[in-house]
Amino acid sequence: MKYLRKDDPEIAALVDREEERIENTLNLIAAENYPPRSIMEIMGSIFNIKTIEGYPGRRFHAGCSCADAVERLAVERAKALFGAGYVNVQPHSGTSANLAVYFSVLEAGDRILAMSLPHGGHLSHGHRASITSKCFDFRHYGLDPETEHIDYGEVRSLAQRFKPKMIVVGASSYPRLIDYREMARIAGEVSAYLLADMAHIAGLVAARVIPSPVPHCDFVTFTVYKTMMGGRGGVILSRGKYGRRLDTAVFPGCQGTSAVNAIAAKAFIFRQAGQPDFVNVQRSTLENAVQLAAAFERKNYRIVTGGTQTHQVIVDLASRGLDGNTAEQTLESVGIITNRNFIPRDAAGSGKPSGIRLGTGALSARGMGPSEMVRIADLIDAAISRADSPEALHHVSRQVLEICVQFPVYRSQ
Ligand code: DSN
Repeated sequence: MKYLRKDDPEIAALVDREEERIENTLNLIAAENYPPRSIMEIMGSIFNIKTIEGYPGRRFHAGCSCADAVERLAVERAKALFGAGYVNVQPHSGTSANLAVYFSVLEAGDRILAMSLPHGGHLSHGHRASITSKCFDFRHYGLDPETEHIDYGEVRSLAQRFKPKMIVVGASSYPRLIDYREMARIAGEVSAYLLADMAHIAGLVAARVIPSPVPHCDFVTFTVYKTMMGGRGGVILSRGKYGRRLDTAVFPGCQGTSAVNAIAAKAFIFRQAGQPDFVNVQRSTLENAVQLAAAFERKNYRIVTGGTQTHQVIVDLASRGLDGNTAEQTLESVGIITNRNFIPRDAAGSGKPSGIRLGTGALSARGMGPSEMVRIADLIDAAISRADSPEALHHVSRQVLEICVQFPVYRSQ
């Protein structure tokens, strides 16, 4: 950062502090990961400069030969990795990708059936605070109240009554595998398009350690910075027949110029995802999540859905007389980074999240394994159950630092 240190020492100091924070805290944010250093080099590369509109070979500005090559590479690599007929790598985010899919084949006001937010769905699946709910008529399905798994019978009966033009499956906080084949059957019965939002699980799918929605869905969207371990931004996969409509829906429909540096980073991670190192991290991410959930269960915490089959563990704190906000703050004070999360019991309208969502992607990228998961569960439990004891919290933060030093993120590279 030799230029930044000279030109804006204040920002440079914040970059340094953020690097310290990353190294010295345990990151259990399910929506984050540690991308390879090359991703940072690409994101900060000369590709920041180029303005592009349109698609390779049909741009609205001159000078796009390298940008065209980068975008073609990203598309070809994603097609090969996910077995998709069509790929769009331009969306700035998962929400942009979802919005473009909605507008590609639907008219404003059309009906969409999606999972509700407290049950695991995402804001862009028609939450009232999202513009998606103002553009389309959403209804929401939830989880079975007993098992907290998707109730496909309920989805079918809602679909038959509501007659949506699109069904959305996939979630921000649902740790179970989804039966895409059954969802496709339901969508087929009511002649609805099927969109899978695999933002959280894309890396696991790319590594083939969990099933892929691609063969069963008309559209699949995802972001590259969660389990996918890339830079920022979203991606759309689809069947070739929707390509023209999707192209137009992304640009000029929902976005103007797209970010060539982010597209180059997508191309990079799609290649990395075929390598053994990437697959090993994804395997370890899954195994670590199972171990983390089991460690909490042994301590009598209730795990939402009764366990996990992905990178997420969602812990119900209400059963221990705690709430998500307080736990998140207490944990941050000792260097454990998590996020409070609504869980199905909050659907009744308590207004406050009574869970925390934990993800094992970043810890696994650091090389941690099952024994660290058990230790981290102990530390989380010690912090939130003894939040009123400065000595107990101090003891936890010292151990957090110890683990962090043992498993550097970038420091040793
Ligand atoms: N969708 C948000 C989350 O799951 O935390 C951000 O990626």
